[in-house]
Amino acid sequence: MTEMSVLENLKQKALGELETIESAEALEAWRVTYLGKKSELVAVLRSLGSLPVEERKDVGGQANAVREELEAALEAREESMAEKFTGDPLGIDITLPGRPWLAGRLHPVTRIINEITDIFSSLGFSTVEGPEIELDRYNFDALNIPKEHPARDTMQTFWMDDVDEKGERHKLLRTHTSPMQVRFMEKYKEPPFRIIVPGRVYRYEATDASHLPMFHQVEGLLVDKDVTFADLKGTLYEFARRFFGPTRKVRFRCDFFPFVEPGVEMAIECGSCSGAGCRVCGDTGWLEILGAGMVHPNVLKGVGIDPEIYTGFAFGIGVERLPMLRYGVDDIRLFYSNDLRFLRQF
Ligand code: 2NM
Repeated sequence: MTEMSVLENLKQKALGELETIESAEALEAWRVTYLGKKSELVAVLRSLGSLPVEERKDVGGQANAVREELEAALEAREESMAEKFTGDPLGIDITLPGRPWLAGRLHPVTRIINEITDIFSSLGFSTVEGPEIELDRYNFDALNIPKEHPARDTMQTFWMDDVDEKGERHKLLRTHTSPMQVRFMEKYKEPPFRIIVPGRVYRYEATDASHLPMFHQVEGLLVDKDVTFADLKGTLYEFARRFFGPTRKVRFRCDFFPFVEPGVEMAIECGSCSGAGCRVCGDTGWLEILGAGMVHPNVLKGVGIDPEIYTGFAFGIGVERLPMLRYGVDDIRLFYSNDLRFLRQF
């Protein structure tokens, strides 16, 4: 058989087989057989050198023509198969399900902070924020916690390394957001003030299921003429009703904070046992959710406000405890371990 008829037979056979191909795998096998490195066609092209010169040109020309024809036929078959499977000439399979669209969401702690500030905003409070690196003057002294006061030890503090000319440290990570309330009063001087300060606070404490060295607080402050303890109770009672619902009981008890006098803690009836006592409330039937009190005269005097003319109340809410109670989260660390399986639930 001449080289020419070998090529002609090869072409007929290849095109005939191509007609019957229905899968991508079979198509690839066909390509390897007829156009691959070890194909008969390539063998003919390689052998051109050993042919007599007069034959070389004709055979080479036909071999290349056959190759081009087979390549074109392969491409056409690929396209017609794609169209057949997808009904789309571009080969896009419109029957595939869509890719999920990953939407972001707010962190549960952020959502609770927003809920709290929304409630107080509707009661006339403005939200302000302040620095997380503070001076001991604002974090302690201005809040009626002088040096050597035992409250400085109970508020285990992260101190910055910076020292003044006497070698003393003054910069710290704020242990509460009240220093911003002091800054606000110092700056605006003339009451009335109604502000809410949310933010991160830091305590140098061992970590466990209910403690972290960083957590969030929302603190509130109201200063005006004739503000009384009844205003404190009424405001916080309204907050509790809006946040926890209208049927929860609320309890106030005496407590001590150096920056208020008198000081109280507010508790709500335990939602898990309706006050009967359970593990969530430590068998007391009550959950303590905030501290509050009438702003201490020393704090007002310190920022140049006359406590004989003005009085005020303030409160501090530990934020993380609220989503823990609402959603039954038993370990505070879950909020900050960046586990999307946890965070996606909110
Ligand atoms: C609390 C409890 C009671 C408080 C006091 C002040 C300020 F700046 F007005 F003196 N801000 N926040 C306060 C009072 C905070 O947290 C448990």
